[in-house]
Amino acid sequence: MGIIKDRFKEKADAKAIEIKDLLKEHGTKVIGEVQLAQVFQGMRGITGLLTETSLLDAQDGIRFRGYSIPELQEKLPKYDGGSEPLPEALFYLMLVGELPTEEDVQHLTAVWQRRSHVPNHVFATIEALPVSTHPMTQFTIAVMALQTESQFAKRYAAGMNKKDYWDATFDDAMDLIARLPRIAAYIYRRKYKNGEHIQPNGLLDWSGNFAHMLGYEDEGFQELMRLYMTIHADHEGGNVSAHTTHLVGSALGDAYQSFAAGLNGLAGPLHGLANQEVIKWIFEMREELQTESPSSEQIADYVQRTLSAGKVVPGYGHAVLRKTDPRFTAQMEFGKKHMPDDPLVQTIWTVYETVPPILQSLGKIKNPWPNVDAHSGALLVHYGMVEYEFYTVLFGVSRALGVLASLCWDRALGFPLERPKSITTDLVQKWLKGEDEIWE
Ligand code: HAX
Repeated sequence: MGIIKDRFKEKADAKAIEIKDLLKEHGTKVIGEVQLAQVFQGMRGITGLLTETSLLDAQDGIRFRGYSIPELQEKLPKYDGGSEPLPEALFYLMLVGELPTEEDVQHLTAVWQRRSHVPNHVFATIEALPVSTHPMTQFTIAVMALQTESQFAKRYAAGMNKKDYWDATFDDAMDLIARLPRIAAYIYRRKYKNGEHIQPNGLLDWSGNFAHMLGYEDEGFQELMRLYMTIHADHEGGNVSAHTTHLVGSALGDAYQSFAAGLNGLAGPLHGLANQEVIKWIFEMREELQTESPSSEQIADYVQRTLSAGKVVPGYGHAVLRKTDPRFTAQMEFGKKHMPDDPLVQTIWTVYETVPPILQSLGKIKNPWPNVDAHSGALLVHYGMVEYEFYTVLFGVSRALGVLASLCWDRALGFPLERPKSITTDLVQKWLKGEDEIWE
């Protein structure tokens, strides 16, 4: 553990000096302009955040510290006999900024195993909720119940020096990531498997052990979890879950508070909940059409009905991307390799052929292509995980890797409270008439 912490600190200190020099020389340089429409329409395209862990390109998709998903699949260490990257390795890359060795990854797996103990009161908190509670709500509440363990909160209360914020945040991030699979698996087994819980297997990697505790021993499912946990981990800083975690952390909320806030953002249907919405939509379509393998024409008709009902087609569109999401493509490749004849997976591919031209024809949708959520559910159903309300919890466990690595950077670089300026429509009207200045 000390080794990774020391490496991180060394990198962060160097970056802090780089940023100080950069701001001293170029701090007043203008990097963009803000149009009125952007103020009213979700701040789309405004550059105003710094996130070191990953960068999203509208055409090429996500790159983690410069590496695309296919590059990660090639370069990151894998589980013995497996072919998907280990998420431990991606976390190391996001945190330290360099590709890890096999040894680094084994070390991280061991550290997370050692830190994975979940106190009983967290399980008791989950048990206090009606079993019908949505798994994402149970998950967020459990993360908040775990906040009793925050090193940052304890040390802050004891008068921690601001120079040590990064150190306490680092410990909280490691503890939280280590414990999330146990909590998530507990919620799954409680809600869907009569509360028959499965003890962790200390010989497995982080994702393999998660799959085991969920009750899936199939090697294919474990490989899927490794891929899933890797590709969902981060999507630069402006998406709702990453931005919320960063924002709450900027008020010195600890890692538990910040991540729980981010999870609530992920639980929205336009963000992470879209993965459950996709499978729900397809199950409903199959039910209505009374077929397991709807044709392209049948799907086109169903899409039109979805749009006429004033609903979105889940899994399609993106606020930044303008091409097929490479995270979709990575899952499609997984499907072709492991389950090319699965009718549900084939339906996902027929939807992929059918939906983009329809969305394009509407003329208003900026990106008619599939995002990460369009594919994930079908792969999970293949291995028997049909309980789609749980899917966003899987996304949440993965998202912890990116947003908590970023939170470590936020505190190590001493980022201040985030507080952009807001205005009112009345003020805008006065400004347009030349009666008022719009800014303070
Ligand atoms: N189906 C129907 N209409 C869509 C659409 C879709 N998939 N995607 C966008 N639109 C509509 C918008 O609702 C908007 O309509 P109005 O002008 O009538 O309000 C119009 O097209 C323009 O939207 P946009 O500029 O192209 O897209 P936004 O940046 O505003 O929104 C969203 C991006 C992802 C929220 C949007 O594409 C959407 O709602 N998609 C479906 C839900 C989804 O898959 N979400 C997951 C996104 C990825 C993610 O975060 N995963 O976690």
